[in-house]
Amino acid sequence: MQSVTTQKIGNILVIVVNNPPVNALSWHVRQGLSDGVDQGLNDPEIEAMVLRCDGNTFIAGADITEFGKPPQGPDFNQVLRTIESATQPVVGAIHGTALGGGLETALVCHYRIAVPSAKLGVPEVKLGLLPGAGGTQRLPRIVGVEAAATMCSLGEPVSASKAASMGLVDRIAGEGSLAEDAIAYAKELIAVGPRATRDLPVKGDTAIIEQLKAANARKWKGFEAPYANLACVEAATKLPFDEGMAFERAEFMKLMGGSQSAAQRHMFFAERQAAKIDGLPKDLPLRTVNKVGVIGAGTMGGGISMNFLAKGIPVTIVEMVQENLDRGVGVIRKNYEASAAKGRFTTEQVEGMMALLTPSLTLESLADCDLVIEAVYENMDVKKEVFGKLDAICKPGAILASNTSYLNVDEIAAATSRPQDVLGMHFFSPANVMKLLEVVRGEKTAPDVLATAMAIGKKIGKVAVVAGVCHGFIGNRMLSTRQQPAMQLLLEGATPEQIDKVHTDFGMPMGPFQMSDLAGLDIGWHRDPSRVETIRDALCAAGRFGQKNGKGFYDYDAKRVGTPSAEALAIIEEFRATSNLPKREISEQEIIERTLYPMVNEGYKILEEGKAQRASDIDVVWIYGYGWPIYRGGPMFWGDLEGAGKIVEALERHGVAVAESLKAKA
Ligand code: 3H9
Repeated sequence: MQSVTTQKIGNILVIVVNNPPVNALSWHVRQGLSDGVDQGLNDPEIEAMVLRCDGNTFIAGADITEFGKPPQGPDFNQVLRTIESATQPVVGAIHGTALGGGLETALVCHYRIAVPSAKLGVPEVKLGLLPGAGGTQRLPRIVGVEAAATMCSLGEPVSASKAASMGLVDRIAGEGSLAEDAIAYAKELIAVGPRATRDLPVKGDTAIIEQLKAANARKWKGFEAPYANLACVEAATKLPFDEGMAFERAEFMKLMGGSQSAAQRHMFFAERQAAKIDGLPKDLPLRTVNKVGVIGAGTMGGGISMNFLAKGIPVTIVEMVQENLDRGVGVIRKNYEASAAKGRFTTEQVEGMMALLTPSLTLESLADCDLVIEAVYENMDVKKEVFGKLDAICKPGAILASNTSYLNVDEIAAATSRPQDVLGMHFFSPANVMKLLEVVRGEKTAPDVLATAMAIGKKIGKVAVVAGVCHGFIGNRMLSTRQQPAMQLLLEGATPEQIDKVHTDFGMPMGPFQMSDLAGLDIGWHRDPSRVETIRDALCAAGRFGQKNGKGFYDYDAKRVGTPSAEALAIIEEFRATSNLPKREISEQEIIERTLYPMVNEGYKILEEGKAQRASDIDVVWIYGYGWPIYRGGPMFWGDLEGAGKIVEALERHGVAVAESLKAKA
């Protein structure tokens, strides 16, 4: 099948792209576009051209799978120049998404018509790139500097109606009649003639550029691409078109050759790959989930419920005590109302979601639920008791999930007579916000139960990853290999602040000690102040429990902003003195080697044991569950960049048992 075909309808040449799934600009599409336009240019009967796409969408961008490979087929910019300089008017007819190189193609069409449901944007920044085929130079000539700078640096698409109000779309077509409407429009335009975007003046004020930088300073910390996008838009205001294009090209090549874009492109595919379950057919029939039960109305249970309510799925939430139930339901309402105050929901939507919530004090009310998620206290005996009861209460075929973050899902499943229906669904706090969902596949979990949990994860907006049963699954298992040496480094003379700074400079939202303070230092503490065996014991014995009581490794103010604590440092020093370890200077490199390299090592062990399906799934876990900077591509991708040899050498030097598969790679 040809990916680009042409059709002569009277004096109009219609060029149709058909390159499933998203009509990406693969080399053969560029070739086909070039040939199609040449056909129109060379046919004296043709007075206008229409460019449209078959399938679900207009061109959704360059073919990302071609990046980094030797170039093939015609140069994209050359193809675009040919379209733009056509002597007959060319109309871009847009449905679905016109993204990246797709929008750049639409921008060289002389006029654009779109269906109301279409979306237009330049999301390259999300791949660590910029629109490198004239997007940064042509957009300011059509929508002005303000809108162009915003679209390029944030990468969010705009709706067809917004695009029309900005001048990006010239006409709105009927939802089902784009092909005919585009031809009719092209006929009208014969009398008007072509309009090359490159010849239009740049409109607007560059003040927006500094405003965007200031407003997004935190979000963009460490990222190169947003700034490169803005530099290119600014160049459009200062340089003639061809020089602006050369500037854009140079900036694009810099980003394309750098590690940030490689990492972000890796994550684009990693995220999509994570949804695939090895060994299961894609079309495996799923179980129906129309009603969900959540056990526990605490922070986790409430957050989990909110995901389903927001998608219109009714939830029955169960607590043991009325007061706790009321508090939990109250928190859900308060969270939704806070979002409504920020304009994310209307009051009617809040009431609609709350109406889908049924609070209950009995597990029996879960009898008709299709999926029950248990989010009670993290204790095996308690969980087993709950699952034993669910086994007696729930209807046959209901999926029984535990939100445990560490415990053995097989043991929990064994408390029921239907282990095939049991799995883990591990949400991350705050569960209504964090995108990661670890779906823990038990030894006996049925394939359709696993596939349904993955699909429901996608439905509620999560990135779901399959994990195997092991202590802490993928994420928390790797986390503990970071926390333990971080504590050891304190004994050798490092400070919490020094170690945390290495992690935040690396791009993590917080370091190991800031995270401990957030979680609470007294979690799992034996509660005997006279028994001081670790630094944590010493801090707890002194009443330093973390953010919750304003003091932990750091001191916190009323807004929970932490500052280094003289008292905590003295407690650490006092405990350290008992360890007989000489105090020494610890370098940044050593902190990386001892706290980050072990995570990579653990990732390899997880893969060796088959507890993750693929290395990129581990990267997805860390990026969406723990805020690993996406421009570093996750621990496994980053480990490859660092080099297995370097990591193995350092781990062995520090006495860490190295995974065989990592050694083999070195
Ligand atoms: C660019 O254009 C640079 C230019 O400036 C040129 C400079 C010189 N290429 O997301 P889905 C695959 S950069 C190759 O699940 P949806 C995807 O991997 C590009 N493959 O569907 C998946 O494959 P599989 C700028 C691509 O309906 C399948 O298509 N453009 C591409 O949920 C379905 O994808 C972008 O960044 C691609 N460009 O969402 C847009 N796009 O089935 C990126 C998708 O094997 N794409 N695939 O897993 C998207 O945002 C979404 O895919 C889209 C559809 C919204 C289009």
